[in-house]
Amino acid sequence: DHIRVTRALLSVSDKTGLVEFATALAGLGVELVSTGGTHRALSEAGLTVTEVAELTRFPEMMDGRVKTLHPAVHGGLLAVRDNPEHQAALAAHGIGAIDLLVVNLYPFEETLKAGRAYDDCVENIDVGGPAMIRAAAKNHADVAVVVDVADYSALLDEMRAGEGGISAATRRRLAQKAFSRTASYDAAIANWLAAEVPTQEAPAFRALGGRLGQSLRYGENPHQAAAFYRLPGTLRPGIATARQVQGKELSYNNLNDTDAAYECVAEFDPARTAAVAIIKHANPCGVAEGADLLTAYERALACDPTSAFGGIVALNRPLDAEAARRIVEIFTEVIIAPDASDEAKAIIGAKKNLRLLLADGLPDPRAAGETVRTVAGGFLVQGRDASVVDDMALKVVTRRQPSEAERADMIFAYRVAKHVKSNAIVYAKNGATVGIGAGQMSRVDSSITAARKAAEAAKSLGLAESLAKGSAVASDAFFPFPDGLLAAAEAGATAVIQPGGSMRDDDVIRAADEAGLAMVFTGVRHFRH
Ligand code: 93A
Repeated sequence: DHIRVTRALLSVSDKTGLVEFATALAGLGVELVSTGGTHRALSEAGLTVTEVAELTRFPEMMDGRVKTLHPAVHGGLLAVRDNPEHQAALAAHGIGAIDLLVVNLYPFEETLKAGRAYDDCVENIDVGGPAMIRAAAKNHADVAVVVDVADYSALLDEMRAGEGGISAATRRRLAQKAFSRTASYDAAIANWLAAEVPTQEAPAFRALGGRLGQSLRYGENPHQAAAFYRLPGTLRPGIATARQVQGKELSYNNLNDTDAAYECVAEFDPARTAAVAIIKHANPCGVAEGADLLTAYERALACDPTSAFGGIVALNRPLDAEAARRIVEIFTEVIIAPDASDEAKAIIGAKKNLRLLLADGLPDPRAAGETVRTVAGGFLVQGRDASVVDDMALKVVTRRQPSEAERADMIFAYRVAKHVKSNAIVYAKNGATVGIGAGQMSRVDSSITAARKAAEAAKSLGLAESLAKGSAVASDAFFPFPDGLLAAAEAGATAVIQPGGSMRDDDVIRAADEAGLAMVFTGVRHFRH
C-alpha cells in the first residue's frame, strides 16, 4: 500500500527546514516543482526545480493571487492512479501526476496577531494553498500531503526506509491533519471577520468568548444590525439553551423579553406552586401563582390585560393543554416553558406564527454568574443579582406586625420587583400582581402608575374597588421620603416591603405607623436598569 514519490510540489510561506527537506527529496530521486518564492529559495540553494508557471504555462499573476489555481496543478493532484479515464485525461492534456504536496499557508493568523491593517489581513488569506491541500488530502489514496514543517523529518525517515515510498496509513494520517489545518485556518478567518462585521460588533461578547448563535434581522429597531451570541460551555437553562419548537423567527426584542420573562418566572419554585409571568418591553405586566398554570395565567392576565396583548408568556412548569388553550385566545408573541405536553404542542401548533420555546429546565435564580452591558468604548460587568427574598432577614419596622397573608404577598411582590425596571413598585394580593409601576425616574411616579393600573384592572373586571385594596406593595429600593409610601397607602396597600436604609427611614416608618401600615425591611436592594 505504499506509493512511490516521483514528483513533489512545494509551496511554502514558512521556509523553515525547506532546503534540507527538498535536498533530501532530490536525493531520493524526487522531481521538484515549486511556486515563485519557494522556487527562488531552492534554486539559490543549488537545487534543480521546475517553476509551477512552467507546468501551467501561465505566469503567476495578480500579486500571486493566481499561481497554482490551474488544472495542470489540480489535475495532477486529483487524478486517481488506477482510473484509466483519469490517466487518459492527464495524458491528453500533458499533465504530470503529483505524488507529494508540501504546503504551508499564507501566515494569516500571524498577520492578525501582529495587529496589522485590515487589507494586510485580507491579502494574507490563502486561497490556492488550501485548494491544493484539500485536493491532495481528498486524493490521499494516491497522494501524500504535508502541511507542517514538524512532519518533514519523520516523512523522510519513512521514505528512506521504504525506497521513497509512503504508506497508506501515513497518507491517511497526513490527510486528516491537512483538513484539520484548513478548517482551523478558515475558522480563524471567519472569527476575525465576525469581529469586523458591524452587525456583530459586540466587544463585550467577543471578550467573553461568545459564539455567534444566530444573526438577527435587526436590533431593537429596524435600522440597527444585531446578532445573538451564546457563551460556550454548560449553560444554565434559559434563553441560550431553549429550543424553538415552532413559530416565526425570533427577533432581538423577542429574545430580550423572553429572557426577562423566563428569569422572572424561575423565581417561583415549581414544586411549591404553578406560576406565570407575562412580559412586555422586558417588564412584567402580570405575574401570578396558582393551583395550576391555567389559574396562574388567568390571574397574571387580569393584572393588565391591555399590556399583555402581544406579550411574552413564561411558565414555570411544563405547558399543559388547559393553559395552552387559554393562552392562544389572545395575541401572544412567545411562550417559554421548561417543557410542553404533546396535546399542548398540538394546540399551539394551530397558531403557526406563535413561537414556542422549551428550555429543558428552569434557571436557578440563586446561580452565580455575570451580566454585561456595553458603555461607550467599554463594558460593565457585574455579578448577577442572585439574591432571593426567601434568604433575606426580613425585619418588621412598624408597630403593626403583618398578617400571614400580608407577609406572603409582600414576599411575592418583592420576588417580582426584582424583575421590574427601576424605579419598581409592585402591588400584589393573594399571590398575584395587581399593579406594577416600572421605569419611572421618580419612585412616587412609579407608585402612582402602579396604583392607577390597579384601579384600571378593577374597572375592566367590573369591580368597584381598586385591586390594590388590601394589597402588599414592594419597592425595589428605599423610599427616600414618605410621599411614595403614602401614595401606596392611599391606593389601598396595607403592607410594605422595601430594603430600608434611607437617611429618612425614621420619617418613613413614622408615616407608615400613622397610616396603620405593616412594613418590613429586607436589607437588600433590587435595582434593575
Ligand atoms: O494567493 S494564493 O491564494 N493563490 C495561489 O494560487 C496560491 N498557490 C500557492 N496563494 C497561493 N499559494 C501559497 O503561496 C501557498 O499556500 C504558500 O503559502 C505560498 C507560497 O508562495 P511562494 O512560493 O511564492 O513563497
